[in-house]
Amino acid sequence: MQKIFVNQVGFMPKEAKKAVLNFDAPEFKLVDEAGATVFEGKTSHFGTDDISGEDTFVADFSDFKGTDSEGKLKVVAGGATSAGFEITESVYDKLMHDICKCFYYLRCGDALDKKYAGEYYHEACHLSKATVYGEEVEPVDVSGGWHDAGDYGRYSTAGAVALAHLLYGVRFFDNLLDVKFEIPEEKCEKGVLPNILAEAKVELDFLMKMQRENGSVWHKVTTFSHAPFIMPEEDKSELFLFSVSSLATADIAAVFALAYTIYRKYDTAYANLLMERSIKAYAWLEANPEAKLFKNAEGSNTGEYPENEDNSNRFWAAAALFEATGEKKYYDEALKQKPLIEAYDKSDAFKEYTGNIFTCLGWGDVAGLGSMSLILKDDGSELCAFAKDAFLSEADRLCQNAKTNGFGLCMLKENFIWGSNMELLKYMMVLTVANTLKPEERFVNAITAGLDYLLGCNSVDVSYVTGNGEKAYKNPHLRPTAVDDIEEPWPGLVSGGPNTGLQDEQAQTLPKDTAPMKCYLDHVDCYSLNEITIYWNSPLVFVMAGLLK
Ligand code: G3I
Ligand code: 9MR
Ligand code: ZN
Repeated sequence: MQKIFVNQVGFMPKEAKKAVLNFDAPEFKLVDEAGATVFEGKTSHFGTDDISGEDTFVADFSDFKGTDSEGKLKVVAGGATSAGFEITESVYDKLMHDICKCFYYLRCGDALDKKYAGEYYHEACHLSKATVYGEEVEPVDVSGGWHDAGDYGRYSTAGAVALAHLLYGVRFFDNLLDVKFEIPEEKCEKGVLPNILAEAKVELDFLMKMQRENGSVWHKVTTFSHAPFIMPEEDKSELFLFSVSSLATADIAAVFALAYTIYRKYDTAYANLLMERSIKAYAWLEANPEAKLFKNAEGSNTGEYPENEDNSNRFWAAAALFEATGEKKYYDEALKQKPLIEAYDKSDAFKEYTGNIFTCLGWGDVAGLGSMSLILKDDGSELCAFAKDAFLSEADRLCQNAKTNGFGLCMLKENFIWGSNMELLKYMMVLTVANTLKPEERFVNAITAGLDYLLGCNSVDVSYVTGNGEKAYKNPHLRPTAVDDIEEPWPGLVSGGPNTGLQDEQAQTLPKDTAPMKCYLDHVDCYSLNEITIYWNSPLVFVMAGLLK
């Protein structure tokens, strides 16, 4: 079928702008809502790539900066018409609002108030104390934080990484502090916390509860098995704290140190508490040099977030503590982890990430987050220079990738795994950081092309952010939205996206030879293609903050 794929939200006037056609048409035009032609251009033939399965033609209208008339524009070529979109300075305001607000909707423990949640309000959930699995000790109150995803688990490493994307966002781009998204007010020493910091504090407070007296951190708190599709307040099964891991302990040491550098401007006592907890976690790591990895308890099927080693986590913790305290001890500790990470990168065990391991910003490999602390430190030291180089050389690789398909997408076919939209968003974060180090048009264009892809310029012709775009997906694998009897899911949720692994039953109805970019279904049962999580939203917040700066 002849189709024109385009970013269904739209473009800022200064941005590169394009649509992608899957059929041959030499010319295209832009029409406004009244049907008037406002721009005409010629397409260029890209050809067939190995990710989209389409023979693509690109309609570039970067030269068009918008019209005075309000309303949506469309691309018309041959007999086909694209979805509508806008070209205005404020085109991404709603998107930014919605992607930040999602963290509020995912709050656990708290009831969602009608005043802030509207029709998506619900009662307080998961308030019972959690049993410490396999130990004869008193149950522990670990209420609060955010639900991880479509399930109701709360996982320390995932939470720390989502927080990190938001908090590094604040460090790199302070415009994030101005985003307003209607949540209950949080008072602090200096008055009231900016919304993004008030929301992040919800997860920080929860992670503090996940830390044991001895400084170590429980890997996760979940029911023994995934809950059925019920509202969160109906999920009354026993909560378990599964064992501590050095992964969670290091990630928490890192994110608390990072948070300290931000919250100290608002609330001294809170910031000092974060630093105290960070140092305590790090001291536990020092006393426990052997990696303590994580495996699910026999028979338990909730998220595992497994990792093969903890060097990247220890590197991140040391780098973040060095950045926050300036203490040479932590610099030396980070330096000590570097060769271990390099050795792991070269070993057979490492297959997780295509790209420079020192730029990886995921839930498992977190060395890139350590690099970001070093980039912020920028003290001319060997490690800081190394981190900058890593980001710049990775950004260069990504720009090369972007030349291999008509969408200008910096992804290769092997990147279409579970949560491929996060693979893309991690890359967009790297490009965003690279662009602050050394502004280059090709970096910005690769970021813009990634955003276009997420918002509809892809061969599925779907926007992967709920409520944003005429053809936005509507059926996330997300328990509350699946059972709340409300037609539309709440807006601003980033879908996991195409996954050639097709790791759920419904996904397996797709033909085996489906092109990577098309391995997607907007189906509620597709947890391997269409779930949401906090750490798929958070990198988009970082990227949008950079783009809107
Ligand atoms: O490392 C391999 C790589 O070698 C291989 O080439 C590639 C393609 O198959 O897969 C890579 O591993 C993937 C791994 O993530 C690392 O990215 C696995 O296939 C993939 O199954 C695994 O997916 C994770 C999934 O849990 C299952 O474990 C997702 O990243 C992770 O986001 C997701 O997280 C879940 C939580 O467990 C529970 N809560 C919801 C959340 C989102 O779905
Ligand atoms: O809903 C669960 C989702 O959040 C997880 O990402 C996914 C993988 O752990 O598992 C989902 O739960 C499924 C379970 O694993 C198997 N039975 C069907 C469940 C979803 O309906
Ligand atoms: Zn809950």
